[in-house]
Amino acid sequence: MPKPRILLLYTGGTIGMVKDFTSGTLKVFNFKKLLQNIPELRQLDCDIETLSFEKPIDSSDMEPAQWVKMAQIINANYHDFDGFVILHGSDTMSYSASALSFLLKGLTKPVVLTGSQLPIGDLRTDAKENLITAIQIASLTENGQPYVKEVCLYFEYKLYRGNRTTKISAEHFNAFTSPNYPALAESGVHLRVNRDLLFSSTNPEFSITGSFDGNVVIVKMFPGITAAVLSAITNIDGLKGIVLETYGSGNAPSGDWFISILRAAIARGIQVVNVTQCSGGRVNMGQYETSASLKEIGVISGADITTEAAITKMMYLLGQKVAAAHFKTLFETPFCGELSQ
Ligand code: ASN
Repeated sequence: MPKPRILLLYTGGTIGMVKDFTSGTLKVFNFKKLLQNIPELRQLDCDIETLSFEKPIDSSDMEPAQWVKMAQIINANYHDFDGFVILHGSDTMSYSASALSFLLKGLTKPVVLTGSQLPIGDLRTDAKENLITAIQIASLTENGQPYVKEVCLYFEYKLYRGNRTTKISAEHFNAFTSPNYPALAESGVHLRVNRDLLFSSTNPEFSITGSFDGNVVIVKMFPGITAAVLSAITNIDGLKGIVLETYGSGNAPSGDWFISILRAAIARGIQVVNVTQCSGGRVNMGQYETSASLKEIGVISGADITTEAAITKMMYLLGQKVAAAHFKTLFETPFCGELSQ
C-alpha cells in the first residue's frame, strides 16, 4: 500500500514565527527552513510536501481573498494528495475553517487546520504535537480511503469540526473549544476518532464555489445600546447582512425603537441573523417575549451556530447572490454540520 501523501500549507501564524531580539516582537519567518529542522517529520508514515504562502501572514491580516486562495490550492492539488494540513495563526483560525467548510463542496478528504501558541522553535512549544498529530489525522485511511472527510481544526490533543470552533484563550495551549458539538477525536496514548460524529458530504463531486461579500457586520447586544448607534449601523451604505449577537437564547431589548429599526433594515433587504453571545447553547426565538418580536419581523435563527460560522456563512451566501427569498431557508439549513436544526 503506498504511503498517504499530505500537502502541508503554511499560511503564517505564530507556529512559524521567530522572535526579533531587538524589538522583542514575533515576526513571520521562512517556514520551509524551520521544517527542515524538525527530524520527527521524517518518522511519520506518510509523504509530506510543503507549500507556503508567498508572503506568510499573522492571521489577524487574513481576508476572504486568502480563504479563496487556500481553497484554490486544495483544488489544484486535490487529486494528488490524500489529505491537507493548513498551518494558520490561531487568532482567526475558526473563521478560516468555517469559510473553507463552505467553499469546499463535496469534500472527501481531510483538511486539518492547526497552529500553535508558541513558535515551533521555542523550547516549550506546543507546535510540534499539534503539527505531528494533525498530519497523522490527515493521513488516516480505511481500505485505502481517507477516514476524515471534512474541514477540521486540531489543537492541544483535540480534533474539532472546524466550523464549530471558537478561540477561547490567548494564554493556554488549550486555545479552542467547540461549544455545541463534541470533539471528533482525542489524542492521548491512542488516537481515538469518534466515527459517529464525522461529517460525510452528500455532494457527489468535489468543487470549490463561491466568493465572499464583505458588506456585513456583527452587532453585539449590550445593556444601554442606543437607537442612534443601532440606527447608524443598520444604515451603513451598502450593508447587506447583520449577525446580531443577542443574549441567552436569542433575546434582545423589547422596546419599540429596537424592533422598528430592525424591521426597517429587513424591509430594505438587509438579512438579519440571530446568534447567541453565550459560549454554548442555542437561539430559540419565541421562548421569551423579548425574542418573539424578532421572529415576527423576520429575523433568521442561527440556532446553535458560532458567530464565526454565522458571519462567514452570511458572507458566503451573499457572495453567491442567492435570491433574498431563499436566504433564510439556506441559512437555517446546515451545509456541512455548522449548526443543528
Ligand atoms: N497572532 C497569531 C496569529 O493568529 C497568533 C497565533 O498564531 N497564536 O497569526
